[in-house]
Amino acid sequence: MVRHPDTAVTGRPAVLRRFAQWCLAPLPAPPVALRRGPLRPGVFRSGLRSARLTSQLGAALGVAFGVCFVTGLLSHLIQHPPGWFWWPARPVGLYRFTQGVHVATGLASVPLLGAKLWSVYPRLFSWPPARSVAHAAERVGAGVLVAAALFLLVSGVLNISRWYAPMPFFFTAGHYWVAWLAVGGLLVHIGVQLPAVRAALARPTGEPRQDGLSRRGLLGGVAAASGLITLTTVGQTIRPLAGLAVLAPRHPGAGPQGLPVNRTADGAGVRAAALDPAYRLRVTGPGRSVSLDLAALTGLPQHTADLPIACVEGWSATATWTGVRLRDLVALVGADPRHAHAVVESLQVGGRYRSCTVPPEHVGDPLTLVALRLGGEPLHIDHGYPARLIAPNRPGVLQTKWISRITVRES
Ligand SMILES: Nc1nc2c(c(=O)[nH]1)N[C@H]1C(S)=C(S)[C@@H](COP(=O)(O)O)O[C@H]1N2
Ligand SMILES: [Mo]
Repeated sequence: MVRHPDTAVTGRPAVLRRFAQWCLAPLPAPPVALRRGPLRPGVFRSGLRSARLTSQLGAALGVAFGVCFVTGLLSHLIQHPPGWFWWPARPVGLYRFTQGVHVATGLASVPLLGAKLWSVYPRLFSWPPARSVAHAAERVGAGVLVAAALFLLVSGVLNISRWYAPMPFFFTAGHYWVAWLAVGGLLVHIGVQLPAVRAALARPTGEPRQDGLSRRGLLGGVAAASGLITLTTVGQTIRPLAGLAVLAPRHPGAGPQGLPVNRTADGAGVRAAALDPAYRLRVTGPGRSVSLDLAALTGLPQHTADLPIACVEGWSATATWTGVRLRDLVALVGADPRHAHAVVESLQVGGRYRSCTVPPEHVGDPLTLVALRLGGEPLHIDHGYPARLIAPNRPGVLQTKWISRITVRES
């Protein structure tokens, strides 16, 4: 077969070849009269912008986004486990760590993304707007990536500040699906830009001669901003840094019994039911059911464990909990804790976090408690009085407060 020397798209089926040629064919240039404002040549003059700067910021952002995506996906899988997924009960603080990293890398990305967008935004006004169909597709792809990245950072920051008004959608679902869009866009973007990034990073580090801020200075400033944000927010989970957590929406020591509250009893509408002397915890198993009042619960063997509450929003705090082992209650209704799922339901009537499912690894763990006491005192009503779930290595949303019913299924 004779290869045609002057086109890169030979040797493929004719349809594909024609499609590729159509994609790469130059488009007619738009009228020059439209070339006004930022579309004029030479408008953006900062000598700081360079392929090297963009590549360095892009590499840092790629790492931060990658770590943020993996830890976020993990959090999603723990909360909505598909059949193949397995999450251990130990180490006790693993989720606290992965979710702390998720929120920290997301927050550290804010200045990185800002600087990266600044370094490339003159391209928004490049002329002609589209040289070819392929070029137009690449620009649309970059636009989707930028929009998705901005959406993730803005919605994440709104969520940890508990400001839901600007989000007319369910945060978790929006944040999750847009993350896939961002990752898809990011992979394509890396695929397209990798040769240019390689070339820019391999070139000797010639500093552009100019007055004012240098590229190093700019990178240093961005790194300092990311570091400062991290330092002023990780204190919401790392106790020794709590004093520095001026930007953190939650402080580990603030709240009744020295622990932050996610949703109060009044907010959940459970105050009357929680304080009702007729309160019973109903445990239903495959063989039998029991109904336990507070005296019966305190009459069962009590155990104490130091466990963290690790909220998906990035704050976490360890406390000392005392109560009945979940596995003892499961055994009480005739099920084998090593092979049982427990559905834990709250007195709360509505709300997304009114119930959760505890998988066998956690049901069987001796540290998984139906807690009655916190720090040696009866639970504060905002922490789930009369009884709440507390299990090792689980997101806060799965630590159901004001428990009224436990249904055990053998699996
Ligand atoms: N019934 C019920 N339990 C719940 C919630 C809720 O809204 N309703 N919020 C959860 C969330 S998101 C967290 S982080 C923890 C926080 O527990 P705390 O308020 O005792 O610190 O409670 C969890 N338990
Ligand atoms: Mo939470």
